[in-house]
Amino acid sequence: MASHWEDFYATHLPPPDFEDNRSILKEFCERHKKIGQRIVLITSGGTTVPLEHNTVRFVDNFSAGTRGAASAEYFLEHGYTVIFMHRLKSLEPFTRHFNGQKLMDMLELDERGPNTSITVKPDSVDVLAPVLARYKHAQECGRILYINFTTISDYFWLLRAACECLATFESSALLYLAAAVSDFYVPSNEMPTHKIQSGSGVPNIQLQLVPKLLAPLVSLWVPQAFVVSFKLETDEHILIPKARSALNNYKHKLVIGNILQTRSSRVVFVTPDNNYEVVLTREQQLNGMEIEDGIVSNVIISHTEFMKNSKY
Ligand code: 9Z3
Repeated sequence: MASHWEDFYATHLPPPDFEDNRSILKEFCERHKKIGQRIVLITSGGTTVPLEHNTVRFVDNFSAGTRGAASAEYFLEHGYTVIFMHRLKSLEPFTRHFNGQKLMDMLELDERGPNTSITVKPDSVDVLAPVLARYKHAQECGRILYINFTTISDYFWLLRAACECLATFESSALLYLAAAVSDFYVPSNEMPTHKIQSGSGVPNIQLQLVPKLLAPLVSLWVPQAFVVSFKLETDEHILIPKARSALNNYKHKLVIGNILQTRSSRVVFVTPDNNYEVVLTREQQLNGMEIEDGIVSNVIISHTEFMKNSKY
């Protein structure tokens, strides 16, 4: 049985920097509320499930945070204010383009003469400049807030705090829940304090079901917002039925389904009325296009329609 979401909060302490993050979220939302822009909360990346309080080991998942980080850039382009709530060390908007050694390979170092200089290689300027321009613009307008989490418990606390701040935006708020949140965890009161010892034999670790936060989120925390959840599967046959059952259970407006191996080229939108696919062809991929461009454009069309209907 999944524990109830309220029990989870009652038995798991907030992360140490929680109050700071809550104030930052509140201040950011109040400032943007005055400007009257649309706002999106994007969750991105995986969550860890610690096996010990003094955590040496944890259960993790595959998510790199590409979906969330890329989508954040497209939402900014469409004029949305963005709260980017992501797993620490997962991909972030803008810097994701220069991950690993890419940035180093774009630079030239000159140590001759009295002053050391670093320049961008001529053939890299066209690659770096547009991303840098978009990054600077977003920073100068203060239109993106970065908040990070690591564990499932951090995620729970921050998601609820963000929702409390977003509720006042009513239908202008969009929740885009792309993080790969663990379905299983070890409750705090069942976790050993110290590192599990191999000398004690094979560990018997009992995982419990994580309560589904979509239920209180949709019905209690942000009842007027446009909520988009993602559904990940590895078996094509169950993707649409599972996505539709999530929509029926939680009564939000849109579930975006994807299959692990094809997630960067195909997704299916499951709405109360129909299903439709957003696909990126091989040719489009080779031309540097990203599926998040199409996903975000379609989500915004639905959000706009939702806002119009909410006025009456
Ligand atoms: C997704 O399905 C995302 O699209 C991915 C993106 C995590 C697949 P990457 O970060 O991958 O770009 O590498 N997110 C939601 C996955 C999820 O756990 N959904 C829950 C479920 O399927 C419901 S909220 O049960």
